[in-house]
Amino acid sequence: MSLSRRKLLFSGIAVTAGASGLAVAARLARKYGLVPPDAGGIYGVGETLSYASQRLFAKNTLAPEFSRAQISARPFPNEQAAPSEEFKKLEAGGFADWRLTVDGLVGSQASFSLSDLRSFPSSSQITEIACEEGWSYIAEWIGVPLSHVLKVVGIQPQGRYVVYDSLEPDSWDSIDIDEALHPQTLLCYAMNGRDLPVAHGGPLRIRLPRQIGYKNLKFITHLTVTDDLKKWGKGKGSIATEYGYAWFTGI
Ligand SMILES: Nc1nc2c(c(=O)[nH]1)N[C@H]1C(S)=C(S)[C@@H](COP(=O)(O)O)O[C@H]1N2
Ligand SMILES: [Mo]
Repeated sequence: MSLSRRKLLFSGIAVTAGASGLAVAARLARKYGLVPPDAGGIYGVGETLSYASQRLFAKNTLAPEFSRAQISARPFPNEQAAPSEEFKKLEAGGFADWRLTVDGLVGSQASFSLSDLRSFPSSSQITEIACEEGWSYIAEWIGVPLSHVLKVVGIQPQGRYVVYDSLEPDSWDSIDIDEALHPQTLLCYAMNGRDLPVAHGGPLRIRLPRQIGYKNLKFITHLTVTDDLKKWGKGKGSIATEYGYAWFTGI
């Protein structure tokens, strides 16, 4: 658990509940459906309190935005796996055949090209991306709010999470509906005034400025609205949690 997560923990429910009330707080969190999918692990209580306190007290907070002058001169692309043959083919075609499929608990399943996504209302933000390894940079991210795409397809009332898949094999993650509908959550196709470079997840990545770097998955091709993360992988909400990283990473 990072320092910022500790801070959240102790400024949120834990303080309200008092140190001896941790178990009570965890029970309340569970009662109100605020238990994250990875709560069973070593950090189970901490994960629950961190997630629950954020959702109860800070659901609508905005990630800090910066001025144009603060944009980092050299954004740092993280190391990544070699692209698959499928990706190379799409790239060679200028990503004209790239599709984003949206399904699950939606009103009507849909699939969008990049030009479809670009024709939707766009939003831009100058925010910081922070890797769990300690580095960060500030960039301008441009894309369509995920909330808009979800509005277009419609979310069924029992939909609680959005699972997102990358074209990179074995990389997927999920967020709850609050994070999905948050105004700063983008499907990002441009960065610093240009098409999003492949090194940064082009042609399409999810941008979650309130969540740590690894939740900001690159090469997004598929979104599924679901009521239950237990149906995915080992049921912990992401590939990252299977390796011991947190699912909810509010920063
Ligand atoms: N598909 C995919 N998405 C990914 C990663 C990855 O390896 N593959 N790395 C993640 C991590 S750990 C971080 S910190 C950010 C870094 O984003 P950047 O490379 O654009 O700086 O991307 C995230 N998204
Ligand atoms: Mo990272």
